[in-house]
Amino acid sequence: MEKTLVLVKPDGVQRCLAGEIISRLERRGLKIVALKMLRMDRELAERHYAVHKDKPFFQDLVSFITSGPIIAAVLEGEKAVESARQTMGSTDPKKAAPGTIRADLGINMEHNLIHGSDSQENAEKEIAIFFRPGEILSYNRDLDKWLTG
Ligand code: IDP
Ligand code: MG
Repeated sequence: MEKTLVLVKPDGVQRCLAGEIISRLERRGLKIVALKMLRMDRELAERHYAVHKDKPFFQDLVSFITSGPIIAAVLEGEKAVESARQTMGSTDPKKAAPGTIRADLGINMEHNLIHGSDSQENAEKEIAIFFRPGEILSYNRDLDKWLTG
């Protein structure tokens, strides 16, 4: 089954929105298969955001993501990458569709509460940055039959 990496960024933790954010993804049908709280250091942040290393906002992004604790989760489900991205909303909260996490709760591009992998390939790479294989659980939920179509 497809997996994706989600991070509740430092603003989500500071604003006490971690539960709300994870809850919205869970209600969407995604299954939590790994979860941890951590504070990213610069090396981890630079690795995670390596694709953005030449962007003008890279240093601010690294400073922000390392500024406080975050919550990292691996979520599993059919089209998990796309489902999580859809539930998150687009990068700029002001342009995100109403009903998405970023539109409803986000402030601006820098403070947009959540990271979600953008492809299956990147999800695999990002999951490996945050979790060892043994930390990712495989289990069935009784309601799984209601969540597959
Ligand atoms: P995504 O988080 O929606 O996948 P990306 O383009 O991968 O968006 O960018 C990673 C993060 O970098 C965004 O979530 C946002 O916080 C920040 N970011 C992206 N573009 C800009 C920008 O133009 N100015 C400031 N920050 C940006
Ligand atoms: Mg991205």
